[in-house]
Amino acid sequence: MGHPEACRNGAGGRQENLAAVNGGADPDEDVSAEALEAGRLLFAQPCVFVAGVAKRSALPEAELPEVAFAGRSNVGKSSLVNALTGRKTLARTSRTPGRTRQINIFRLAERLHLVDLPGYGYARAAKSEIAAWTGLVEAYLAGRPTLRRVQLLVDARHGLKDSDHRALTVLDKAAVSAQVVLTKADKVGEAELAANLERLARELARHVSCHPRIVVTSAQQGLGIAELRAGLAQLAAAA
Ligand SMILES: Nc1nc2c(ncn2[C@@H]2O[C@H](COP(=O)(O)OP(=O)(O)O)[C@@H](O)[C@H]2O)c(=O)[nH]1
Ligand SMILES: [Mg+2]
Repeated sequence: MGHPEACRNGAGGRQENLAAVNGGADPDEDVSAEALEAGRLLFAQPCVFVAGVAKRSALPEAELPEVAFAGRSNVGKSSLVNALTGRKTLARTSRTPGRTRQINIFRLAERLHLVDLPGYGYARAAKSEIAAWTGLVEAYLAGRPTLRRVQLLVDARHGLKDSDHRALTVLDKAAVSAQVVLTKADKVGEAELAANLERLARELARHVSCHPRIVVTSAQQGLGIAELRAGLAQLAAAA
């Protein structure tokens, strides 16, 4: 899993149908072989933990281009970042008690920071918890001139929940560019996925922060991982 070939072989015809979704800026354009190779090369490099930050004053200075990952708790964020990096680095670190409410920053090949934002939307989240997420994340978003994009992870089965709309509103206000990544695509059939994508595209039109293209992934099957790597490599510092 993880290499472009394995990704394509593993997903079979499904992968072809998703080419229009997972390609470049033009929805009808496939991701180029060069872009896929650049993504593969970048993510084959070492990825190391830089810092776990629980309060705004502790944020390290911004140096490298950054891409942040956000989403509801349990959406598959750790699994996706592990699939991207081909390592267990991030998930292992995040499992350390206390770390899940933090912003965890990783450095990939001295070219890109991968930033794991705390999950939100617990079933019975207290108002104070929502406020804490918003406070820390808003502070991060406002203070990161190097932040290139937030990848907002959404479960392919469920579409946008209220908490996702709230997160998107925070991103809209911060004028940060965002892109939705559907997770756990292996859990939906093709017809359901197509219907969910259509609904999502309509809902996202309300949010100015959002990239029109939605990336469909399955960390379990390796679907969309090579395409996502290619997109992230375009945001990284030059090699
Ligand atoms: N079927 C399937 N399950 C997944 C996938 N990605 C994550 N999961 C499962 O979803 C649950 C939450 O995943 P995790 O990565 O810990 O989510 P996080 O809380 O967002 O970091 C775990 O039980 C994972 O095994 C996927 O692509 N396919
Ligand atoms: Mg996690």
